[in-house]
Parts: sequence; C-alpha cells; structure tokens
Amino acid sequence: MLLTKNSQTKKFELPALPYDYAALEPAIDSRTMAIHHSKHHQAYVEKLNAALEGQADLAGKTIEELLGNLAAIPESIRTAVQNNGGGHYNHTLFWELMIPQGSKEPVGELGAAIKDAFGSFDEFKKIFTQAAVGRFGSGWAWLALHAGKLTISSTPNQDSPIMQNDKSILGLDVWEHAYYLKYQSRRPEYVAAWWSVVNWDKANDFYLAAK
Ligand code: MN3
Repeated sequence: MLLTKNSQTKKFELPALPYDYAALEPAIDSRTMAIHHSKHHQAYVEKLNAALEGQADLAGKTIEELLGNLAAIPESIRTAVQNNGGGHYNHTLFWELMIPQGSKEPVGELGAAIKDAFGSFDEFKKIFTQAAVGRFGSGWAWLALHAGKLTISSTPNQDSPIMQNDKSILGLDVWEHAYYLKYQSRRPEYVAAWWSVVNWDKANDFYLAAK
C-alpha cells in the first residue's frame, strides 16, 4: 500500500499513480484520471491533514487506525476524518487495483475463493455490477472480507469497509467524477469497461494479506 505519511511533517501525502494518466485508455480516459487524482484525491488529502491539524494524540496514527476506530476521533472532526480520510484511503486502493494490461479474470487463491463464494466469476461479476450500478448517488462498490467471508457490498460517500473493520479486496468508485466526462450518465458502461483494467494480481495480494 502507498499510504505513506511524510516522516518529517507527519502529514498524509498524495501517492503517485503506479501508471500514467493515459494508461487506462480507453476504459478510463486520461483527463478523468488527471482530474480525479490531482484534484479530487489531492483535496481529500489536504482536507484530512487540515482536520488533523493540532490533534497531537492522532498525529502518530495510520489511516487504517483512524478509520478503523472513528468513535475514538473527537466529534468536532469525526465527519471530516470519515469523509476525507475515507476518500484518501479508498482512492489509494482504487489506483492500485487498476492496471493497463491485467489478467481478465481473478487469479490465485482469490480466483478459487470467488468461485467458492459466488459459484462462478460471471455470477460474481453480475452481483458486483449490480452493487455498483445500483448504489444511489455517490459511493463505492466493494468486495471485502467480512468475518472471514467474501462479501459484496456498496457504501455511500467515502465510507469504506475498513470502517467496519472489514478488509477490502476490490473497490470501484462510482462517484460521477470517476466517469462523467467520458460516460456522462451512463454508469453501467463505465462499470462494464472498468472490468478490463482490474488488477487481479493486486486484488489477490490484498486477499492473501487479509486472510
Ligand atoms: Mn473518486
């Protein structure tokens, strides 16, 4: 994971993308990637740092520790940490979970576990797509490990499985900013195209680490 903090300033930082803005064309266009990463994700990082300013007790905490126990965050900044910390965490996962030339199907132990849990990759894809397309308004679709079981869900806003202490294996951003420039209101087309750039090796890594 690229969720690094600057060792001097203790502030969260925008991670570099593991590929160029144009690398995921045609599924995800270069302009969308540039704005999404350099403006939207950057803004979550800045607002998260601003919320944590002056919170000495929280300065040493990782993003996982902050999001995994939101109840411990002072109420005055809890929503800001939930939204912007969630935004930082979710987007960092999302960038890593895409790759220009990925395998077209799940690999390794995750591939086998998906077949076990959902019957087939096609069935999994159908249920995950329904979660992504059916999420009303802004949010995310997820494959996560919940109590040791692979589970498909969706969350509103920048909420994340980690907030329930579940482990994310795969995540898809369905905020309009993720697709509107190319797909306008056609979210199902964006979701269908996204499957072609999923980094299944990385998803398998997350699964192995989560087990
Ligand atoms: Mn986004």
